[in-house]
Amino acid sequence: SLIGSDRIRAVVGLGATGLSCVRFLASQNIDFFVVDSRDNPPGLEQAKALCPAERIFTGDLTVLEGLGVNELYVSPGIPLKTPTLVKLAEQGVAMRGDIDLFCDYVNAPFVAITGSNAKSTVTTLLAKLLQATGNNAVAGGNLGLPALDLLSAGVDFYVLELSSFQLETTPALKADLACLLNVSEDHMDRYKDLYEYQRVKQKVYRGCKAAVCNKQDILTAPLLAEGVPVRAFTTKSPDLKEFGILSDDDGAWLCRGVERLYHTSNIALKGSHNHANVLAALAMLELLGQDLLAPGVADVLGEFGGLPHRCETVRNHQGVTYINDSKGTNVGATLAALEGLGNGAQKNIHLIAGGDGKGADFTPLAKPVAELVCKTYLFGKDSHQLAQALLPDSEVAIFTSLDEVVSAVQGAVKAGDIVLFSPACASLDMYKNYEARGQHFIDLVRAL
Ligand code: UMA
Ligand code: ADP
Repeated sequence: SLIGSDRIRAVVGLGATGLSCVRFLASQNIDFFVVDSRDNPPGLEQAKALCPAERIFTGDLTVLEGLGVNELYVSPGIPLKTPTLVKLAEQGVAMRGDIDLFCDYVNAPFVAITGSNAKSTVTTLLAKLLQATGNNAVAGGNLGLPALDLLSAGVDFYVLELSSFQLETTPALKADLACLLNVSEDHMDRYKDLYEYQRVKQKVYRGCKAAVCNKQDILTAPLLAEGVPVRAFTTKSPDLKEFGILSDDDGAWLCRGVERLYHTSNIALKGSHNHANVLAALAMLELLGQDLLAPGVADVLGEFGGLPHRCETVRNHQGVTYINDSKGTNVGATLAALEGLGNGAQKNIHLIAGGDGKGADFTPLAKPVAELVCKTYLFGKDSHQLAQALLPDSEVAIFTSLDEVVSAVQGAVKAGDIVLFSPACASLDMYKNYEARGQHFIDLVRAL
């Protein structure tokens, strides 16, 4: 029974993460309470099948204060600054998460990948590369499949995408390989400033056995004990042991030091930001002891063109290219898309943006938008804030729905233009998630 045992646990939240904790603890015959602030959380019915109904509490988190708990598994969507959690933490209750639990039970080497952008792309690519070099590699975490659901016998490598929220509840990750891809402002509704957010992102390196960082982003630089191998990647020419790009009469090559590995024309992922992503994955592949020139590696690099909703071409209609970048949920992602697609001489981008800005500062967009974008179409919760950041140097219009935006864009474009849907904001003000938002854009564009 729960009371009387020395560890009294509660799973907090019943979304994908909470449910994975419930399944896992039940499979280990460990007792626990379940609490969710919502009246009818998504995982309620499944939890009832695995946990006695009298241990499940919905509608309010404060019940936690009366349960005598000393160990919580807090879902990433619940801020640790929630008053009840702050109170319990002050009383010495451990604030853990699904990743911390995963670390207790993991039975094979695991890779932890975080960053403000490119996590999903790099996590997916690395898993594919490990599979192509003959390993049983599985990928999950913030990517979608909760980490605990990946645990099984016979796995050679776990490749985890981790969010800052997951890192907050993981005091000692001790990854076999850790990577911080980049740090730019995101989730400012949950962090005081960029530096609090960066400190959380840096937790990915805690106790790691090897690390990969971004030479062009000082905020990713790890502080590690001597002897821990570190590789850096850059889109410029690399120093010895670094991964980078060398250009000559023959075009641009992905390189390890002076060694040419792959010609960029043979890489399916396009754009300089994506070349950085491939270099990060190759650096990790090397630290995991794999052959970077194995035939399977070239095949994967030639085939993997990226995940849906990340700078994905939807259609070429009457000479206009429509690009869906609905996963562009922060300013850094939209900047990368503009830099990748923009052409200052033509200024032919029609940018569609807006949504829930999560407290972001939009002003870094002002200059590139003024230089590369002919008109910006805004919609969603924070459209006025975005407009303020872009005016007066850019032409801006505000709409109430994406339907209105797409019909206005259609009336304004000419052959040779690019329509870029890269919101720089989360979708949750108007959609279930970024996928639903991207699909709405795709449907509207296909109907043109
Ligand atoms: N919620 C409540 N009350 C509760 C518990 C949750 O209101 O008691 C709300 C949260 O405020 C949030 C929503 O429910 O709005 C979902 O929260 P959750 O913690 O239950 O989320 P999960 O369903 O477990 O999904 C999480 C990740 N979501 C978040 O971190 C918000 C998923 O990443 C991840 O795929 C999944 O775990 C498996 O690991 C999604 C995401 O948006 C893709 N991540 C953020 C991002 O990438 O920017 C961090
Ligand atoms: P995450 O999982 O970190 O959100 P994704 O791979 O899903 O990362 O990509 C999210 C967004 O970031 C997309 O809009 C994508 O085009 C953009 N992006 C991809 N690579 C980079 C990069 N190296 N730097 C900045 N933005 C990037």
